[in-house]
Amino acid sequence: MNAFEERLDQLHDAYLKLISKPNEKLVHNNGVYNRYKYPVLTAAHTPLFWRYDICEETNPYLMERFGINAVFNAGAIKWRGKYILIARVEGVDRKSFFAVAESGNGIDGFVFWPEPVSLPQTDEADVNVYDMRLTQHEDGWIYGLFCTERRDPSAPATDQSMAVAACGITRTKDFLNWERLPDLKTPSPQQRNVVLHPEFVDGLYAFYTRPQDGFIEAGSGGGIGLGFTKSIENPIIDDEVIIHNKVYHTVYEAKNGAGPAPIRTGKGWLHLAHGVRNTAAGLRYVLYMFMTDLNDIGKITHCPGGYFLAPEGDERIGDVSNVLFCNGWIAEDNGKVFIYYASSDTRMHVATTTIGQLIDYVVNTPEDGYRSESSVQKILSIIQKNKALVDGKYSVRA
Ligand code: M1P
Repeated sequence: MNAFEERLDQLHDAYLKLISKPNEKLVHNNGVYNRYKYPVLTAAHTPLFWRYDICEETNPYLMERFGINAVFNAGAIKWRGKYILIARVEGVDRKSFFAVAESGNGIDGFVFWPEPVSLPQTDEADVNVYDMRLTQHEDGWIYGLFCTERRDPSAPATDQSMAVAACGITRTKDFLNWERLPDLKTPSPQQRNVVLHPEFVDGLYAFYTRPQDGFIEAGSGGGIGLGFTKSIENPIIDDEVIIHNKVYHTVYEAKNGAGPAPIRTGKGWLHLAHGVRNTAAGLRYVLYMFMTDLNDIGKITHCPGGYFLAPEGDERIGDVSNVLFCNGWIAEDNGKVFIYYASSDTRMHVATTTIGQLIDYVVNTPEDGYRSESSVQKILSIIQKNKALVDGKYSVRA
């Protein structure tokens, strides 16, 4: 075996070891969910065939010919018994694209399908695409809504960073063949984090939106909006109503955005979203939850105060540090829920919980009181209740 073949074998062995590494559930004391020790997808999970030309003649050093920088912000769905993630894969050239990975148990063993998704284009070609939300709609299609980004046509030549973000729409039945529909039109100049509701509402398609003035800043826009359109083939929203706004001194002070498509439960629709605030160290993205009314999806019935999931340990570090982002979760018929979240725009993780735990969390966690004094009052009421129960069994320091 020559040096080239030896190196190829080593690369292959390391890849096989990575994709077959069992994950380990971590104990978490908050009782709401469990994290897992290892990320479920990273740049190193992408197939060697994507990155290396394995012909000794044309690639004698066996160099990476196409480097992958990160794998994150994946949409999720259970399909034909498999846990499917459609990840945002970002090359070292900063362009993202989509690729499907599957696992038999949802917590480890995720393997990418052999080829990334070849996304059909509209008349206006995408420059960068990312963050696909999958919705199994009651019309029979699986929709993928994503952000399509293009250079702002009004940008002066001296500014090569001004962009316009819009909601691209594609649909599939097998994740191999994708039909591209026109981009969503809304009253807002920019859109990101748009999500399709899984059911018709009065015969209309319902979209959760995130209007924003600029590419980065939500500006006078922001908040999670709700809008309706009659046709998905010509999707136009005339009115966007904000159902959950930015609020001063909360975890969604600077901006927020819908996560994956909501989950229907007996108590209401469960939503997972991200909230952003600014700090001296830059933006901090955390995940929070709320519930909407089954008969009025624009009405929030419960919203626990604070974050549900925030960056912890190694999750804090990455290309864009201090970020958790989620656009994919899977709820099974047995009540188990798999939350697929990305850390710091770099890698994908899973957390597991149940519908029962999420409902309890959303319904019984106190809402944000918007003032320090209100936080103290909430703690005092918990203490009072506990005191009445324990009758001296636990020490006051418990
Ligand atoms: O870098 C953090 C996130 O920033 C954007 O989210 P939002 O539109 O809410 O600011 C997105 O680009 C997202 O992909 C990214 O993870």
